[in-house]
Amino acid sequence: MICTTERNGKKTPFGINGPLHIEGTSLTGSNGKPVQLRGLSTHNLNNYPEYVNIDAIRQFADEWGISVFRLAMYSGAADGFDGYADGDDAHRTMLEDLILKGVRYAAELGIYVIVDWHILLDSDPNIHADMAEHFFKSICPKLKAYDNVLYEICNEPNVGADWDAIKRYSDRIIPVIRGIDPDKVIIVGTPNWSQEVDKPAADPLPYKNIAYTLHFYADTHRDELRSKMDKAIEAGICVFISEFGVCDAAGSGAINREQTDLWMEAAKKHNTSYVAWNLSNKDETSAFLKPSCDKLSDWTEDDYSEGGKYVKKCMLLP
Ligand code: IDC
Repeated sequence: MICTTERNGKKTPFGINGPLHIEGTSLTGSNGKPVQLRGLSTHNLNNYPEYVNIDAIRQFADEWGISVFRLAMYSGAADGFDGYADGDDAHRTMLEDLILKGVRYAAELGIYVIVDWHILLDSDPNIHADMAEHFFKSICPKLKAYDNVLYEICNEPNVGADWDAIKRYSDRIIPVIRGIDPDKVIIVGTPNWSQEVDKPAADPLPYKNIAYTLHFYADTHRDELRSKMDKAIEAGICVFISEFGVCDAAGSGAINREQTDLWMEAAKKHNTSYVAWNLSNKDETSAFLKPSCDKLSDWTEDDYSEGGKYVKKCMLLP
């Protein structure tokens, strides 16, 4: 067994749930029970690779109770760093090695891990579809034996990418993944920065084990988006919050505790999984660490930003 099932005298999240699949609207364990994953996302692996270390992930598993860790690999350039698609082969190899490391660490800790093809400024997933295909053809054989992996194939389609465009991309990439690794859960982004879960609810993809992405930033997205989530789930799809922030959609500004709490209630009601943005010390509200903290693990309470502390609370909710 590559994934640890018991640690510190307790069953790990993987030990409890085993390999995951989707049943109706629920992420489901091998015992047939619904599963809610909670966890943290890295910032862009192109500029913050150093946080993918086992001591960091172990601390979040042990002290924040996380059951999933998301490896956010930007496909395109951002913030002055090349993405997977526009860097060179050596850069791509570095990123794939990093992903493999992150997956191994998660497996060793008995938690799940999301491999995220993080489109953002490359707004339509079809822009880098050739490279996405290259990436999944290369990474899937290496990850096939790791039953703790979930694939996220397009973080946030936005300008110019409607549901038809996302379907076209999905119809190209999902068969590539399935051809190598037939069963793993695949999370598919939705239009308008992964907010339009109503689109797949009305017109779902014809594959099994698919979840659809909804992202919220609590100081920007409120009742209207929550009611979209309710309706999409009522219509029968599985929604996965693979990214949220306690602040505004730019990843900064004020912390909105009240709206975050309402989102947490909504997630609890539907048993929806959620993953918080972001593990870095960048000077922005969504970063879990204070800008003055340059440690890569062994953090104390004082090293966490105010946003980080609120995310910790969300992770540890009953
Ligand atoms: C933000 C980062 C910020 C970076 C920017 C562009 O927090 O440091 O400069 O991306 O790379 C998303 C995206 C996520 C964004 C985040 C906050 O998935 O990549 O990160 N956000 O803007 N969707 C909604 C918000």
